[in-house]
Amino acid sequence: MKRILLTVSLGQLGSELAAALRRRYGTDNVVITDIRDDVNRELVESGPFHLLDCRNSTELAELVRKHRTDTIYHLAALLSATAETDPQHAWDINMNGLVSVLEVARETECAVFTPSSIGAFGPNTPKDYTPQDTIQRPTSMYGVTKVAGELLCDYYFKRYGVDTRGVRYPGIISNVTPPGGGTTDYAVDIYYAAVRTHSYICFLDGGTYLDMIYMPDAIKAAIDVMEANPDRLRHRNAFNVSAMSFCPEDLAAYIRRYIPDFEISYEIDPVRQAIANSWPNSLEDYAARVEWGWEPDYDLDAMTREMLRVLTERADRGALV
Ligand code: AKB
Repeated sequence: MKRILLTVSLGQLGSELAAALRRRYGTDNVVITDIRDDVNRELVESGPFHLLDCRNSTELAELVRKHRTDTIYHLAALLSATAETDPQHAWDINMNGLVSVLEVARETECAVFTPSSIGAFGPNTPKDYTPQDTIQRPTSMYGVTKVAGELLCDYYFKRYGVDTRGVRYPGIISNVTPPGGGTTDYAVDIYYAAVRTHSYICFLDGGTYLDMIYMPDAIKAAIDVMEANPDRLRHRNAFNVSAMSFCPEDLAAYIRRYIPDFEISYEIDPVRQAIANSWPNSLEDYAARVEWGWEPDYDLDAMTREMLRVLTERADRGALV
């Protein structure tokens, strides 16, 4: 049985990954941490929780030893749009957090999962069906930290034998904890707005294609890549994973299948539009499929049906905040 420690467990991905890991490996075997404890009190109180700034390697190492952790899921990172507002701070959080985790993992022989992103690609990358191994020259600070993180994780594997693995996440769509500061966040916001007001003002242009994934598939990828047989892994940091590619116009059309009077309009945010324009339209994820059996369960229609069902039920109970 794995013994896991998770950094930033109260964010969009962390909150649902924490719950899934606890269901799979047992609550006491999954220690969750975050820099704050004033949100999602239910999760904080549901099992072992510690306040932790993961850049503090002394405290991190103490926790790893105390809980006899063998795997660290390291999620702490500023996302693309937030990172552009303070690039130096983004470098500090995204890189110094990762260095601290890798050093502790090296000392304590932990495996490490670190998410990379479609943000690790740039304007010179082939845009459609972006291959696993290709040009990575991102132009955002987020992307710079993601490429540096991928290389550093591979280095720790080759140089020190640390079992580092990761996936390049597309935009993650979910309905439990809202995302914050990402370029792909529109694809979450739009569902909440559709249920609340039947209309949405989108900050990306109508024809902007990006890869996306529904949360249950994002969680499945994080668990499956860490459970994969290491003998089959030719790649490690990080695997392309893809589930669907769409633009805001496409998404609006799918929402109209269920909310026929839904309307979308556009007020473009130049910063997020520039980031989105520099990212691929869609990823090719053959390596993940062959090396550890990746296959998504949700396409755009299945995800839209479920997002609208969950959010409508919540709205009917007066609980859509
Ligand atoms: C972002 O938009 O910054 C993230 C990502 C694609 O990594 N959701």
